[in-house]
Amino acid sequence: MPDKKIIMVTGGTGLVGKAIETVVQSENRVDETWIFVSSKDADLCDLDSTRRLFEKYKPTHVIHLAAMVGGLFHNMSHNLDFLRNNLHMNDNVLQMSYETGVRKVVSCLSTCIFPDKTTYPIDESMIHNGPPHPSNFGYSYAKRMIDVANKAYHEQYGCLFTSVVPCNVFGPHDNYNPESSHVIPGLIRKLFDTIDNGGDTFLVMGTGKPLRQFIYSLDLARLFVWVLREYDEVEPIILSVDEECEVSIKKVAEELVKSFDFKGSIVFDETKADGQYKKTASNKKLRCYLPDFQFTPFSRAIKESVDWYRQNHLLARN
Ligand code: NAP
Ligand code: GFB
Repeated sequence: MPDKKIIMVTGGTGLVGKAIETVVQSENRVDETWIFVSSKDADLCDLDSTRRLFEKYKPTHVIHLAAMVGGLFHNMSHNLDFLRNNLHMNDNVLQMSYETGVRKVVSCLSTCIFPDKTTYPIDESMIHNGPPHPSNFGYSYAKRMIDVANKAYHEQYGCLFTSVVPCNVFGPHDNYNPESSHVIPGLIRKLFDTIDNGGDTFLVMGTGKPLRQFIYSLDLARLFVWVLREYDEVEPIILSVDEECEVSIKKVAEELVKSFDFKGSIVFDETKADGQYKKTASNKKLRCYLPDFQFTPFSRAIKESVDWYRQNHLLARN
């Protein structure tokens, strides 16, 4: 019988946390107890609150998702908050994991933290090769310090602290708040409201030209659970769809129009920022481990996300 694991998921009520909960609920493994925590259980920016959380649940493993997270525009206007809040949370969670003898921690970076001036595709070896895009330098440096800390805890204490690097994520239980959301939930809410108000113009910010790789939250969740159980390198691993699955923001808007069966027109507000033009990441390392992993087709994932919001918009994080 394998050792019993107590797996605590910080940020457990968010987009990625809820997807992991959905995945593990369907497995119901007797050797794993999963605990999903949020800021209501502990403010991870506060060390004493974090210590009390670890003393209460005594996790053997931690998936560390909790973060101040937001889209391009929220990052652009709050770089200091993104820097400080995430530095505090990350330091507190890793230090408490070390002090309480957690066997493995899997933290979460992002493909948006890579150098702005770079060659493509980006891979795991390039994280620290130059400054990030100016729009989200606060978040980026805080996230990069997770990788630095992981290596330091491993070198000094032998800790197995590692991290994953997802591309842009979307799916059910996202954050739909127009000020802080990412593009897909932001546009889902916008198009839903436009239709609800009988409008015939779907306003999309920027030129629509930037390119993104999007991973469906439920696919990312399955990969996260695999990383927790099977991936034992301290080095980060990119969890992204294939490079050829990269789409433009315009394509995203068109897919949403299809899913909502919207008959009006798409208008691009070019006075608004585009952010990074591209951040194409290679998933070659992941493919070496899981050559046959199947990602949900983008249009199906968009449809499921739109349907979830239509059914749950009154409860969704708006
Ligand atoms: P999310 O939906 O915004 O959820 C954030 C989670 O963190 C929530 O459960 C929130 O709890 C918790 N949290 C925030 N501040 C906290 C605090 N001070 N103390 C304790 N908990 C706190 O985020 P997400 O999109 O699921 O992101 C999860 C992880 O994936 C993050 O590390 C993010 O950087 C990374 N990531 C996300 C994307 C993306 O496109 N979404 C892409 C790449 C990487 P409350 O609900 O109680 O506030
Ligand atoms: O998801 P998003 O906000 O963040 O996407 P990034 C921004 C792109 O979508 C820009 C366009 O080209 C925007 O002009 N866009 C169009 C919109 N309409 C909207 C809208 O209604 N809301 C939003 N948010 N964008 C983030 C990083 O970059 O990637 C974060 O800043 C985070 O740190 C995230 O890591 C994953 O992909 O540009």
